[in-house]
Amino acid sequence: MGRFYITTPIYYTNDAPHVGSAYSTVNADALARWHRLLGDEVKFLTGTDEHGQKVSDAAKKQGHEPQEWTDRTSARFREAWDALNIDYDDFIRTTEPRHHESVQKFLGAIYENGYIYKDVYQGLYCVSCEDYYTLDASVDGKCPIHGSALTEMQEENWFFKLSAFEDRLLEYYTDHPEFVTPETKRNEAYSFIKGGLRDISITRTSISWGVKVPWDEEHVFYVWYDALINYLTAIGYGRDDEEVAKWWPYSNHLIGKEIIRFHCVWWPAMCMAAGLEPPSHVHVHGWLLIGGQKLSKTMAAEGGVKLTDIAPMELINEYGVDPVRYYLLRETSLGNDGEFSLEGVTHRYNTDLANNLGNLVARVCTVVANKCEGRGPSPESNSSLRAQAESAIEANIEGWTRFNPQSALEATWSLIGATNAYLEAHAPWKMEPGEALDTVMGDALEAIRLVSILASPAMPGVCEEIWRRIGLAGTPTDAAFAESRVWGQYRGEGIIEKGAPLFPRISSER
Ligand code: ME8
Repeated sequence: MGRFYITTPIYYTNDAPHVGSAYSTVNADALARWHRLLGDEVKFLTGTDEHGQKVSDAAKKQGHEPQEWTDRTSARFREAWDALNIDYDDFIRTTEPRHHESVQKFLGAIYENGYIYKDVYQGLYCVSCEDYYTLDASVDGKCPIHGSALTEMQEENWFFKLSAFEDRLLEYYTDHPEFVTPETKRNEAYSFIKGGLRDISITRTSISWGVKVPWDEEHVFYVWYDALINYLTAIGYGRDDEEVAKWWPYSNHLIGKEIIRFHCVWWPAMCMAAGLEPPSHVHVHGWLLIGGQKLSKTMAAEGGVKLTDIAPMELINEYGVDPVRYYLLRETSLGNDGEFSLEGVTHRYNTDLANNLGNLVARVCTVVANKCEGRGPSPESNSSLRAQAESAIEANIEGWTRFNPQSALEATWSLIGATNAYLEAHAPWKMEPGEALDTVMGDALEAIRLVSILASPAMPGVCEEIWRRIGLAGTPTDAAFAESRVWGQYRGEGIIEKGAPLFPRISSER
């Protein structure tokens, strides 16, 4: 039994959640569920990033005080995550007193350690990124990500001596080759450090919506500088040293590729400056794109893609929660960019879910109901499906461990395919009741039992339903995986239920 602490980025509360934020959250949830299945002690953290200029501007635009606005928007994230069956252990809001306390203690420690000094900042700022740019890094004076105008800024600020950590960071990367995955993203972060690090401005006086700097209350911390610390707030930084020691060595941050620099350069340096080890692992995923364009709240607000068309709730109403989860996990390898389209969701639904999984369960339940008096027979210990199941199990372990739900699900669906092929080869619907039929059906039921366990991190609701329909008591995740993964355990405990189609086909001409 191990320990697994997984986090999503905390989402800005300038607007409602969308499919992009759902993508990170569903992936983190499935990874957390996999580790719970293994019997690991798991903590899964998500939440909302509520300070900074972007949120304060959005509130003003809507005629609200920032706190009131952020209370409402944060609640919309919780609603969306509930609807997506996200089983988080903690939902952090950066406006909570516990977070202010941890931020002030953490940055206070960096200040005490001599890595913070005062200077004048002069440069360019992108409100959408909540980030500073040099003229060189801009594209014709515009933001390289959003293409929007950058604001000239001149402020007396507190700075963090990031430059002092260049060598230590390079050494850390060399000593911990798996600190950042996938490797391409690790190389990107490494090259960035190798290219030389400049000190960064970490406070603002031009806005007041933020965490106050404890040694200079005219200033608030720059939003990124407070946000990153949420990962420590949630495990009790500054309040409960034992909790920090318990979880921090097992930390895994799942993030989108646009926030690599913050998580893979600044954050480990900040931890070092505060006298803490960096997080143990950062996994960077790509973007979901619509027609080649990134799908994000800030771009939608600036007149790009209309995200309200693809809010998680609308997708759930159209396809059901588990099919949406399945699509987000299965379609794109967690590390690459992927194209998002409704045609794509419909296609996956009709092929993988309706034709393959749904059809398998329906066929098996119908034959058992009609020819075996509704009681599932036991599997053969030397079934030809056994080797297929065992290799699917190994591939699942590899896939989930390596933050690759796509490859895990591919393996599970190849077991589904093999089981459908096994049924076609034996055509039990043409067989007379008797031992030969029982053998075929017992093997197919055992494969379905294993599929319900393997697919449960992706589709918890559907897998429980399949488990029940094949006459098993409890749920697929009641027993630890080390026990439940062993071939041959299917015992029809209850009456098998034919039931309505699990995934009624959706017309592709919607
Ligand atoms: O950056 N495809 O918050 P944010 C895939 N508050 N994932 C996407 C996506 C897309 N098109 N669009 C957004 C922030 N995401 C900061 C983070 S963490 C200490 C602070 C996901 O609301 C992806 O995970 O802009 C990305 O990193 C995150 O949403 C950005 O969310």
